[in-house]
Amino acid sequence: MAQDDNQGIDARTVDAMAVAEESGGSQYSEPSDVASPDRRKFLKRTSLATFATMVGTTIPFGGNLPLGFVPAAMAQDNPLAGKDGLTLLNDRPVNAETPPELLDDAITPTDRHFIRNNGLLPDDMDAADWTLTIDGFTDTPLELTIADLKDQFEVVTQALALECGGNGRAFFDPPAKGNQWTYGAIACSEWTGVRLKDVLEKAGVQSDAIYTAHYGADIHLSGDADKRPLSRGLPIEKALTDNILIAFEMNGEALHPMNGAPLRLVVPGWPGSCSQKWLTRIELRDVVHDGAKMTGTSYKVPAYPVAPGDEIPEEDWVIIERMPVKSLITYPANGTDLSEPETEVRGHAWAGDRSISKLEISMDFGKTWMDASLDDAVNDGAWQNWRATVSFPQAGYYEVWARATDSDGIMQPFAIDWNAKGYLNNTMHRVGLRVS
Ligand SMILES: Nc1nc2c(c(=O)[nH]1)N[C@H]1C(S)=C(S)[C@@H](COP(=O)(O)O)O[C@H]1N2
Ligand SMILES: [Mo]
Repeated sequence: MAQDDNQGIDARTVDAMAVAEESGGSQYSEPSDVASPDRRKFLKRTSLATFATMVGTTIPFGGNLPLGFVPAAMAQDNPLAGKDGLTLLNDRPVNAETPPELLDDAITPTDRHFIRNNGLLPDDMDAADWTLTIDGFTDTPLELTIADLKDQFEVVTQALALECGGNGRAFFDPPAKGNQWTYGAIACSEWTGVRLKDVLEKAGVQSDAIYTAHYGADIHLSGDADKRPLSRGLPIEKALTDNILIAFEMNGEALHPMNGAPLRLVVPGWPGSCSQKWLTRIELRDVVHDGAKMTGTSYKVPAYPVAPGDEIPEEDWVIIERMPVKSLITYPANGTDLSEPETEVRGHAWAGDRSISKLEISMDFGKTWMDASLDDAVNDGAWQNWRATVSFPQAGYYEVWARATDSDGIMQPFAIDWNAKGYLNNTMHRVGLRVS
């Protein structure tokens, strides 16, 4: 019966390409859209559960899927399989952002979580034999499977906001090199996992340990196995705070392959690059980590305001830690035609390790401001939702502006604090509306 077939299939590894190869291609002719050679290893170890995540729903008749077939919706190397409405900025490595109006949910659905890859997907993302090593300046190095993590530590679920340090780079003038993120390299999904702190404490943090170093299984763009696309870390005091997760579920399901399946770090409020995907190892070091994209000017900003063309000595570049206060209008969409003189306006606000104390909106280009109603975060590390009702005095073009103020009294600026790498643009979001 088809139903019986569906029962164990989720746990089964669909050894699709391997079977096609073993059978010499005679049993199943390989449809041309199944896979490029690059994807063979990936598909070899891809379970039906992963296919389900990538197509964005369960596959009721998945048990009937002939070996050697992958769902047509994710064939042809579609980098956005299992994603909904994302804008692809780059396909090697894959970088894709979410339009603000698709970020309206309080909890970002997996299919609308942005993607920021520095390299290529690992060959093998099988949860069953995944291991995480904790070593370096520890009393007892650990090697843990995902089952061990679930057995040995408290499992927690938290909504955590993750924003790329380069979000908003597209608005820098003169332009900054790199992915031209506009607004959508931010998300707040619900992550399930264990606390990094609990795992580090079990390994025993030695007094010499001052920094973590994170390693993932993704592949460098050059294909060189000795090179890492990205390997960043955290000061040990930060690593030992409560809301950093080693996560194996995203919104109650397996992680999406592009978002780090089957295991990743989620470090809310700090640059997304701290949240290592496809996590295989955390090393405790007695020096600031010097892995890929930790050195030079990567994820660093000048210690003081600079102008385009300024020479900044190397020692004046500082590693970005907490992200700044910021907000987003997720309803209505920019460019909406309103037939009523009144609308609800809503969105989210976040402030790194701080909270938001005030969210104000203006509909007269910043002359007057009104307070929006602002929710508390559902937990430490989540963004805060806000809403307001805005009335327009007559027909015409208006802009709604939003500005958040954090718990230290710092408000979002009008203009970008320019830096050569295009990081930390937290200028206020504007949405244009036509009222008829
Ligand atoms: N292994 C690995 N982890 C990584 C990256 C990467 O390229 N490789 N990119 C980082 C960056 S720069 C960001 S902003 C976040 C993005 O997470 P997401 O793709 O799930 O949105 O992942 C981080 N973790
Ligand atoms: Mo990032």
